[in-house]
Amino acid sequence: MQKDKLKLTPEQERQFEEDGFFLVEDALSGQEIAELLGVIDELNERYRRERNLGAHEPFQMRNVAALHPVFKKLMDHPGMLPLVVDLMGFNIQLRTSHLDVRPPQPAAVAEKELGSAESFFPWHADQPDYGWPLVDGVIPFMEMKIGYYLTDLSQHHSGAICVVRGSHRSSPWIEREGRRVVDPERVFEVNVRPGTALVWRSALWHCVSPNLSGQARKCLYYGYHPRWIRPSDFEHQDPVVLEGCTPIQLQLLGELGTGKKNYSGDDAVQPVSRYWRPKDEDIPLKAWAEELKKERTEEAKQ
Ligand SMILES: O=C(O)CCC(=O)C(=O)O
Repeated sequence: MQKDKLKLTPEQERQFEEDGFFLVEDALSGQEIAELLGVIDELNERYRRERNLGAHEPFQMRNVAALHPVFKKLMDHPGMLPLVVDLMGFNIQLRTSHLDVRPPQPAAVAEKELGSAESFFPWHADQPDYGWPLVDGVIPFMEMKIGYYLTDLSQHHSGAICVVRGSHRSSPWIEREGRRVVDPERVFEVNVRPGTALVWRSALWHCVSPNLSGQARKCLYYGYHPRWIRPSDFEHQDPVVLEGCTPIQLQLLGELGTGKKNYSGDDAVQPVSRYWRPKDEDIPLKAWAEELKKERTEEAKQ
């Protein structure tokens, strides 16, 4: 742990800067995995039936943090939130939270070049329509994601995400003859055991490897960004979702930590967004981080 950090190690910081990602093994316990899989399996079964999804078709849902308490509590997971705050600061909220079930695919999908335009999952970096603003041709640090993997992805071609090491530092797309080109040496297939988390910059180029494993891949992604950017899964969450949330959960769900609705302040003559200029009570993660830092400093002294 570094002196000015809550949890992030120097090696994790280096990897996040240089490679754009690092792995946290055993981020989730067996019990957490079982609980999450129970809910995901139920949703997957229900929506597959309702939407008539084919056996090989993936099933995805967005804004899952608002959908069920097991997904809500993952957004401020005590083991992972300190890393998010170390990397992005405390003035943050969720941009998106999504689940993904990817059934086994026919072997023929592996015949296409990984991530090519013809493949089932082309290389991309996450960004809004019309793109992020660029600085010297590079996407600035606007967002990070945590991927939680709930099934075994330790084998090649088990449907794991693939990332291009360091691609967040190059231009958004290198194109040659109309094709997106990646250096195969820099491709990292995230072959991990259940319970592993991938902490990554979503500006990294990424795609998904074919799933020839015989079992469905199940995972969750939580994207965090500064509060002054608009989220993609919601404008404001449904009041029912906000009931019983802690102030920190309110903040992460895009609300003010107080639970009040004075988003533009209290002065009608000089309105000012509390996303632009928050008061401390709007962003309880600030006090939380200060408290945690104090505790860690005390622990280090002993
Ligand atoms: O399904 C995956 O592993 C990749 C997800 C993805 O493309 C994303 O989170 O932007």
